[in-house]
Amino acid sequence: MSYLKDSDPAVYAAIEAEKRRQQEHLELIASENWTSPAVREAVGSIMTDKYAEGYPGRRYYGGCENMDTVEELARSRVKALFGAEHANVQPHAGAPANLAVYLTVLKPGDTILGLELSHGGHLTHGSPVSITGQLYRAEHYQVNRVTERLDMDEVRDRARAVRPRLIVAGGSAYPRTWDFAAFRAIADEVGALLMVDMAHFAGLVAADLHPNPVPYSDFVTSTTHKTLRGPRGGFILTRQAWAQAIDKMVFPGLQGGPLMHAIAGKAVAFYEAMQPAFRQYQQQVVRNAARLAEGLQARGLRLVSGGTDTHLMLVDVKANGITGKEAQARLARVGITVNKNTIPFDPEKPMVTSGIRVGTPQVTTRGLGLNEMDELADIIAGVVKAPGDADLEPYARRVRALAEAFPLPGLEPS
Ligand code: DSN
Repeated sequence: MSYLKDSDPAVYAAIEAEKRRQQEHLELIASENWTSPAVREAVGSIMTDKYAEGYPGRRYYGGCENMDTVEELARSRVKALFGAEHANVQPHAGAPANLAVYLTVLKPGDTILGLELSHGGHLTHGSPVSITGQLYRAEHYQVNRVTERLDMDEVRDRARAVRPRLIVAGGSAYPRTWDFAAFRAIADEVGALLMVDMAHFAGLVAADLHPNPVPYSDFVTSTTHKTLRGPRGGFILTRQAWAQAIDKMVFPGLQGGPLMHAIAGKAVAFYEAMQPAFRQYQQQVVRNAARLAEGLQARGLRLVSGGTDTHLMLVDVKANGITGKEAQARLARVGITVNKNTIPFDPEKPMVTSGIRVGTPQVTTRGLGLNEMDELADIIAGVVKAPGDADLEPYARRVRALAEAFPLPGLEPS
């Protein structure tokens, strides 16, 4: 980064500091990952310089032949990866992907039914602080109070009561497998459309480790940067019947020029996700999460729903006498990055919370395996259960040892 170093030392310094942070800390934020150098080269390329409003073969600007090549590669690869009839890879992120679907099929005031945010849903599934909860009549289903899992009979009852135009499945903190066939049956019964937001588990779906929502859904939305391990961005999959309406809503309805450098990075990530090594990686993500979950429980921590089927788990730290906010801060002090997270029926506010969300995608990319999950479980449980005035430095030393043993390649100072 010699040009940046000379021309903007302040930004250069921040990027170098972030490299050190990523190298020295263990990232257990369930929605984060570490992109390949190939993805980062594509995202950092001259594709950022080009306007390409429109779609391949139908652009509003000249000189788009290379843009067409890249966008068509991204579209065809993601369709093949998930078995979809149509793909739009232009959404800048997950939120505009979801909004594009809503704006396509809903009128203001229509009813949507999604998982409650504090039960593992997402802001864009009708939270009152999101435009999606303000434009539409947003109703929610919850997890069962005893099992802390979705009970599809309860979801059906809720759908029968509120008669939604659109049912939304998927979320950001639900650790269990989603039953898309059951969601489809409920949607059909109440005359609703079904959208699945698979942002969190898209990588698992690509590797056949989680059911694929595509055959059951009218729309599937996703981000590209979580388990899928691509650049920051979003996409929409749908049936041919909705293709034109969705494309028109993404552009010109909602967005302007596509971020072609991001689309180039998506194309590379979709290619990587088709390789056998990606499947092995996702298998390890799930194995690591299961092992970490067992390790935490064996050391006296309570996991919401009793464990995980996926890449993430929710730890109820309030059961050990501290808040999620305090647990996040303590773990940060020893070099482990997590986020505080509400748990179902949480009495604490979202800025405080009773839980932390823990995920294995990034540390698995880094090479950590089952033995390291045991060590992590020991460190996390020790830090959470330690008295408030305890010296956490011995835990920080153990985190540093793990981070040094598993360096992130390509993050050396430049
Ligand atoms: N912010 C993302 C997450 O952390 O799950 C969801 O958009």
